[in-house]
Amino acid sequence: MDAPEKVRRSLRRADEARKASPARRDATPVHERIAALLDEARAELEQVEDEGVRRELGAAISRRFNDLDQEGLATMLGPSPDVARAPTQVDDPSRVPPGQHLTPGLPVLHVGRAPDWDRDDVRVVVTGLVDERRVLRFDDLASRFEVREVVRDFHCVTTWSRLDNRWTGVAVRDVLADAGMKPAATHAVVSGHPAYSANLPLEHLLADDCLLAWAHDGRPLDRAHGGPLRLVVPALYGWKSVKWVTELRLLDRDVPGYWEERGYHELGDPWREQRFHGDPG
Ligand SMILES: Nc1nc2c(c(=O)[nH]1)N[C@H]1C(S)=C(S)[C@@H](COP(=O)(O)O)O[C@H]1N2
Ligand SMILES: [Mo]
Repeated sequence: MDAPEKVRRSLRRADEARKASPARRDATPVHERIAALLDEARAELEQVEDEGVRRELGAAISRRFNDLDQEGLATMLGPSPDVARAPTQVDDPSRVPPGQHLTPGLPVLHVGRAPDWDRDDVRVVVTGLVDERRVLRFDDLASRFEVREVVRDFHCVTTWSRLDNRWTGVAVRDVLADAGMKPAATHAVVSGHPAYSANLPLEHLLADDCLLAWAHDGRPLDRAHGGPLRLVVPALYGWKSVKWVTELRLLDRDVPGYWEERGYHELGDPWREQRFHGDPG
């Protein structure tokens, strides 16, 4: 059996597990079985050599993981004790992107474990197509750049959105201007702990509301939400808002990050519903 066929077999098994599962209240064991099969598919995916096939199968795996996340979300949706409730009703429905629903709390979502960092542990390397590579410490940020606040809605690709998040931090634009951007720079890859990354066009990093943020709704960022320091890119789906950020790297081409390699859309504009590789735009 060749590598793509192995992935397809795991996907079929995952789909069979779903169909065979009786509609019952505690679906956890079934979910775990499906997740294990999807993990297998993801491991097998590494052996697929053809890039187009890998992306396509990656999208098929991600779609299924996404369904699982949505079903498991109920446990995360309650207002978390430390984050205030956000509105779940809006007068203007066009404020909510297609396919999204509103949640009062800010769910915690990430792969791997949150690092146990305090502010002294923070280092953000600014590198790639810059005039001068920089290594910024937490204290450098607030002392060298203007502190800004933005209030923005946050949209996760697993379909929850939380309105009115107030983020405090510094504009990535200011940080990049300080390092000096080479004219050839068109894209960036932003990395975060533990081996996470997301790609984005440079223009999105230069947007007014793109911050390196250390506070949410007036409180220092919880560790779970990316504290001490995270990226916030409100205009794109949440997976671009890299938590525990470690590096901003400017490039002259688009290089897929963690989720983009696993079948998510290269850009991820929630208003155009760009969830998966192959969605329009
Ligand atoms: N380092 C890192 N950052 C990450 C992720 C991750 O897995 N690792 N997940 C992303 C996703 S998919 C979302 S929706 C947001 C969620 O942020 P929150 O947990 O503060 O709600 O973080 C993003 N940043
Ligand atoms: Mo997400």
